[in-house]
Amino acid sequence: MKLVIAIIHERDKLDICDALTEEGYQYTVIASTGGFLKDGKSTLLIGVDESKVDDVISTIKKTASTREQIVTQPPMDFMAGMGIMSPIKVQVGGAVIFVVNVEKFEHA
Ligand code: 2BA
Repeated sequence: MKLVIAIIHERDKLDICDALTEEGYQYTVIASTGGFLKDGKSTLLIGVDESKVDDVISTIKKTASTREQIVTQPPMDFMAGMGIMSPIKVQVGGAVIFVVNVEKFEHA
């Protein structure tokens, strides 16, 4: 068994969750915050058989849209020491996905 950990943008949550539910996957949603932009993210924990991992990833990719965002007030810790406050362009949306081995799974 594998655990797919997907970090997605809050705005994509409903669409991705609907798509996963339609495909019959079980998952848990954890409210999260991006470390850089400090905006709303959701972290999905999806436990699946190894043979389903690629399908889960393609379901997420189909639904998670990527877009660019101008950050006019970058987080202070990022800008510390740089002496400038110019807007920067970052890519948001899409999904950051980790796949890890599950040593043991029990549904007690
Ligand atoms: P954030 O940390 O809020 O980052 C949002 C987006 O800002 C990133 O998108 C990236 O395009 C940009 N960004 C992040 N750090 C940057 C920096 N130091 N300089 C310039 N631009 C920067 P993604 O790479 O798609 O990441 C989306 C979210 O996924 C991240 O939100 C974070 O919550 C998570 N994430 C990404 N890589 C991760 C990792 N290696 N481990 C854990 N979480 C990760």
